[in-house]
Amino acid sequence: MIDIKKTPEVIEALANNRPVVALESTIITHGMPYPQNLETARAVEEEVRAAGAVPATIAVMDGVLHAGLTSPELEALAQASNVAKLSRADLAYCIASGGTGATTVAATMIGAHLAGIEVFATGGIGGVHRGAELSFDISADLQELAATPVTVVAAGAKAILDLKKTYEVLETLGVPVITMGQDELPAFWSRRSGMASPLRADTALEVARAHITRAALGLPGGHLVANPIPEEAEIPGDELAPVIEAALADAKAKGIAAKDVTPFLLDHIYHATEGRSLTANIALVLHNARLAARIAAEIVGIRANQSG
Ligand code: PSU
Ligand code: MN
Repeated sequence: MIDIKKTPEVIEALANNRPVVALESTIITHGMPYPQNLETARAVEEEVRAAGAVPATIAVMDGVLHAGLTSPELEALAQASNVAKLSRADLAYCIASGGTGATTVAATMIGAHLAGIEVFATGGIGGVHRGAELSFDISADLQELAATPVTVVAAGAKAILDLKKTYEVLETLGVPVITMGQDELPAFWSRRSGMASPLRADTALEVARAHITRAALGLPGGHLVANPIPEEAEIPGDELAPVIEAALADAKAKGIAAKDVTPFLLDHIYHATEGRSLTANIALVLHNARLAARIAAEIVGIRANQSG
């Protein structure tokens, strides 16, 4: 088995069946500018702690897979400029070559599962890009949700994507998509997408029950919990649509491809909205961290009752 470096608080929590929430690191290195990325990473960890769980940010540092980063490690990652973006395909190579990399949703799920963590909070998952029928650009996040038993709390798939195709693929892959508190799927920066959610839950306990039942059925893979951005933080979809269109056109004109697409689009939208997209992104990540901590606590509670 691979050696995983855990922080003392993560070791203590896992040993004592206390709730732990995994957090991704690509959002820090490729999703937000410095210093807001570091401030957000710290605030998200605090949000998880305030909700009674222990945060475990996943990353590869100098060839070592980490579950939980110390404050200096977090700071180094947030300031580094040449950090690799690691998905399932890159993880082993990065570790084997002694590299440093930030984990996407897919790689964070793998790291969390190896560390024994079942719940993970992020901003938005990757998915099927617009024009994927020509580019074939579909995030490895989707297949990971079908393969690795970690429940991922996000504000849905990112609105820069083709959301219809993204949710079609998730259905094909057998990934349960549960929206919190409403019947409509959210669209990352917006609460509404115009699409009905396959499933709905109104409490963290319902999600925890689904998570445990899926495992009990012997089905591999996790859940996508779509948690709508808080109302006061949202940017309405019709306001964002032209901004996203312009970002996509710019990416096309500049020949941006593969792993660079998502960071490029997020950065373009950040400038085009004068930072409003980032403010919304931070708000939704904090909101997701809180819910993930509650789900992790409910899972621990159910397991304690089952074994007691
Ligand atoms: N959510 C955000 N910002 C991000 C990402 C998600 O709010 O930067 C990252 C995640 O790590 C996700 C990745 O897994 O973008 C998707 O990239 P790709 O489309 O290349 O698979
Ligand atoms: Mn891609």
